[in-house]
Parts: sequence; structure tokens; C-alpha cells
Amino acid sequence: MNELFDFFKPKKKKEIKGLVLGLDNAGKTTILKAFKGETVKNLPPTKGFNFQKFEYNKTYFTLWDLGGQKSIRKFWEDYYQKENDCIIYVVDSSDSYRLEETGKELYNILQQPELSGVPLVIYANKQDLNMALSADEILEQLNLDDINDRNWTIVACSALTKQGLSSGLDWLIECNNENSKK
Ligand code: G3D
Repeated sequence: MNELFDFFKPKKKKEIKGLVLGLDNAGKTTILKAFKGETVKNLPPTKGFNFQKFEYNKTYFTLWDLGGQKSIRKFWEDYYQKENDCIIYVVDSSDSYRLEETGKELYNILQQPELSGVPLVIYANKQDLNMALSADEILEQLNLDDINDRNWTIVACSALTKQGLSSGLDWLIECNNENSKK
């Protein structure tokens, strides 16, 4: 009887909360704006932190966009303590000069106890640019195969053309479904 009652109850929409991290200029804000269907050209640089809420495929996403400038990266830790279902890490694939720095920052984040086991999507952004490294090249150069303490994936994307963006969200929804079955 209870099951029958459950069947007629309106289904609560799923919610995924998380953090969008990466070095400054990686494209975090542009990606979030693109998720929301907002204009992605000529954005002012993110000063401090802001959060974005949007609905995608019957799921509410609440994502904190944390500014990537070196001077404010130390404040990221305050946000690690929030309840996080995902980490979205954005890499500027065209910036091979800062690839090592972004790799260090990523591994530093993964070591935070509060974020232990939190699923990770790495967006290899700016694939529309000729000099962009491919997702495979980034995977290899950052030794991403060493990440074995959580579910993770790397997705090639361009926030400008929107190519690849939805694959990351689809993966997170799938991952969240799997986790809620456990
Ligand atoms: P951030 O929030 O990580 O600091 P932004 O980065 O979203 O502010 O983006 C930094 C710059 O990269 C912006 O250029 C933005 O237009 C550009 N950008 C973001 N994503 C892409 C992409 O996929 N392809 C290309 N070609 N550029 C991208 P400006 O010129 O405004 O500084």
C-alpha cells in the first residue's frame, strides 16, 4: 500500500551541489554562464565567489564558482566544508605554460579530507583553440590515471561553442544516481 502511495507522490527533483575550481582564466565563469544559457562573451573577471543555480535534465545544480586568483585560493578551503556532491575542475587546455601549476592545484584539492571521495569532472576547456592540448594529452601529462580514490572523468569541451559541456553534467547525474543506490 505504501509503495502505491509512493508511486502517486510527486517525485522530488534531484539536486547536485558542488564546487567549480581551477586557475584564473581557465573558463569557470564562462562554463557556468553557458550552463545557464547566458551570454558568454565579454564577462568581467570573477572577483571573489559566486554561486549559480540551474536546472538540467530534471536535476537542480547549485555550483559555487570560486575565483582562481592566487591571492584568494586560500579561501577555497572554507567552501570545502559545505556539503559537496561534485567537484568540477576546469583546465585551460591552451595554457601549457601553466599546466604544471593547475596539476598541483588539482592534487592539492584532492588531498583535502572534506572532499574525500567526492566525484570529479575535469573539463579540458578551450578545445576550439588550435594550440589546445587534447583531453588525452592532459590526462597523460597530469598523470590523472593515478587518481584512484573517487569516480572521475575528463571531458574535452569549449565553453564558447558549448561543445562537450553537457557530457560532464550527464556523467555527474549518472554518478549521483549510482551513489544514491548504495
Ligand atoms: P575564470 O572564471 O576561470 O577566471 P573566465 O575564466 O570564464 O572569466 O574566462 C577567461 C577567458 O577565457 C575569457 O576571455 C573567456 O572568454 C575565455 N574563454 C573561456 N572559455 C573559453 C573557451 O572555451 N574557448 C575560448 N577560446 N575562450 C574561452 P576574455 O578575453 O574575456 O578574458
